[in-house]
Amino acid sequence: MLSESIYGNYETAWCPGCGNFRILAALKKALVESNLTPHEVIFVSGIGQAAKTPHYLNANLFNGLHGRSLPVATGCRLANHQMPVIVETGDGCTYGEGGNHFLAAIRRNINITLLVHNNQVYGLTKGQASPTSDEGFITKAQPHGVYAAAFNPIAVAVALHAGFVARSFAGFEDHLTEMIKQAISHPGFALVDILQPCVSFNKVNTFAWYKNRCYRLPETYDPTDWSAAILKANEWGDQIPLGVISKNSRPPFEAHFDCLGHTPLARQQVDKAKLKAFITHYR
Ligand SMILES: Cc1ncc(C[n+]2csc(CCOP(=O)(O)OP(=O)(O)O)c2C)c(N)n1
Ligand code: SF4
Repeated sequence: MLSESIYGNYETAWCPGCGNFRILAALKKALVESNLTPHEVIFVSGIGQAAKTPHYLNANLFNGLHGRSLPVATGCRLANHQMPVIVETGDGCTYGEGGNHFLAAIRRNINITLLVHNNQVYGLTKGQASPTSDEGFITKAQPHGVYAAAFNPIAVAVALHAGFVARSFAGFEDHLTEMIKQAISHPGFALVDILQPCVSFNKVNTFAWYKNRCYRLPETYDPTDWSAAILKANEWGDQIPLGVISKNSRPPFEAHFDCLGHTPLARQQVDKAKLKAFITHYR
C-alpha cells in the first residue's frame, strides 16, 4: 500500500499561505491514488514558484529553462512512452514564455499531464502582470493597470480540440486531487488549469475571491459536447466553472509511430552499424 510519505516531505521556499502548498498536497494524493511510485513517473518544469514544485518531491525530475518544459516533456514521452510525464508550471512559464509550445503540444496531442499553477501574476520575479492577469490589474510594473485582454487558456485549449481540459482551485483539495488523477489517466494531452492564490503579489485574486466565484460543473454537464465546452470555457468573472470542461479521444501523438508501439525507445537496443550508416548518409 503506497503512502504520500514516499514522495518525501521537504522544506520549501514558498511564502506561508501560498496556494502552492495545497497543490503539492493534492498532487501527492493523486500520485498515490493513481498507484504510481516515484521511479515510475517523471516531472518536468521550467522556472518560477510553480516550477519548484517537483523540487519538493522525491521523484524523477528535469528542471529546464523558463517556458521550455513542454518540448523536454515531449522528448521524455517519446523516449519512454510507458512512463507518465507530468509538467509543473506557472501561467507565465507556459502561457507566456512557452506559449507556442503550449499550442504545439495540444495540436500534437502529446500524452502528458500539464498542471498550470495559475496565480494570474509573475510570482518569482515579484509581481509583474502575467498573460492571465485580468485587464486593469495594477502592479508595480503596470501602475496604470494592464491594458491587454487576459489570455483564456481553457478557451484556447478547447478551441484546439485538446484531449482533456479541466480547471480546479487550490482551495478545493479533493476536487483538485480528482482532476489531477483524471488528467494522469487520460490517454493524450491533459491540461489542468489550477487557480492558485499568490498571497504576496496578487491581492485581488485571493482565496476568498476564487472561493466566492468558483462553482462545480453539474453531473449533467457533458464534456464531450464541444460546442457546450466552448461556451463554458468563456465563463469568467462572477461565475468560474470547475471540473472537466472538455474531453475527446483523439489518438495521441505516439500512436502514429510504429517504432513506439512496443518497447520504449529508451529500452531498445541500438543497431550501431545502421546508426553509423544513417549518420554517414546525412554528413
Ligand atoms: C527567458 C526568460 N525570461 C524571463 C525570465 C525571468 N523569470 C523567471 S520566473 C518568471 C516569471 C514566473 O512566473 P510564472 O511562470 O507565472 O510562475 P510563478 O512564479 O508565478 O509560479 C520570469 C519572468 C527567465 N528566467 N527566463
Ligand atoms: S510569491 Fe506568490 S507564488 Fe511565490 S511563493 Fe509567494 S505567494 Fe507563492
